[in-house]
Amino acid sequence: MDQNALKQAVAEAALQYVPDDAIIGVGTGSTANCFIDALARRRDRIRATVASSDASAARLRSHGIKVVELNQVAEALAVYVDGADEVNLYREMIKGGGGALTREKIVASCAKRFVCIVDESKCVTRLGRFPLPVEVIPMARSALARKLAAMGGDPVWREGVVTDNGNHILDVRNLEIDNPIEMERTITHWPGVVTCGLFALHPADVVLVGGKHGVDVREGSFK
Ligand code: A5P
Repeated sequence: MDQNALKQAVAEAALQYVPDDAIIGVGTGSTANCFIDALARRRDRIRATVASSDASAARLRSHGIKVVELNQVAEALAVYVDGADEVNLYREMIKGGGGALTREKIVASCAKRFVCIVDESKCVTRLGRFPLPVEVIPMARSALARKLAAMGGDPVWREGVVTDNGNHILDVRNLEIDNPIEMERTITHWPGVVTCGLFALHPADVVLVGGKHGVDVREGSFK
C-alpha cells in the first residue's frame, strides 16, 4: 500500500468519530484533505465545520460542506480531526509542517475530542526528528531565533511563508525534546511566540494509524 492509500484508509476510519448533525473541526494537510474528501459523501449529515486554515475551508466549500467561523459557534465542537507530522506513544504530537499550527491548536482546544489520523511513517518513540515549527510575530523573529538557539536548537526562518494570521514560522531542528509538555509551556510563554507546534499539553485523544495491516486505534492512558 502506498502512503496515499494509508492516508485514505485512516481518513475513512475517522468518519466513525463524526456524529450526525454535529459541528466538527477539520484540520489541515494532505491527510486532512483525504478526510475532507471522505466527509463529502456525508455532507448532508453534518451541520457545519470549522476549518483550521483557509486552504481547508476552501476544500470543504468546494465539496458543498458548510464552513462557519469559530466565533459563530457557541457550543463545543463534537470532534476535531487532523493529521500530524510526528506522534508518540503518549499521543503527543508535532504539528505545523503545513504552517497552520496556531489555528489547529485553537480549533482543537474547542473540541470534545481530538482524533489524529496518520500513516505509520509519522509514529515515533521520541519527538523531534521533524523540525519543530514555531509561529512568531514578525518583529520578534530574530530575537526568538536566538532564544531557540540558546535552548540547543537550530532555527531556520521559513522564508517567504506568511501564515493565515500574518505571522512568520521558525523551523527548529536538533532540539532535545525530553519533556514535550515542559518545552511546549516554556516556548509558548516567550513574548512574540504565537504558538509552537508541540501538542503535548493537550495531546490527541485517539490516534488512528494506517499501516499495511490496516488501521490501528490508539487511545487510553500510557502515563
Ligand atoms: C499542518 O499545519 C500540519 O499540522 C499538518 O497536520 C501536518 O503537517 C500533517 O500534514 P500531512 O497530513 O500532509 O502529513
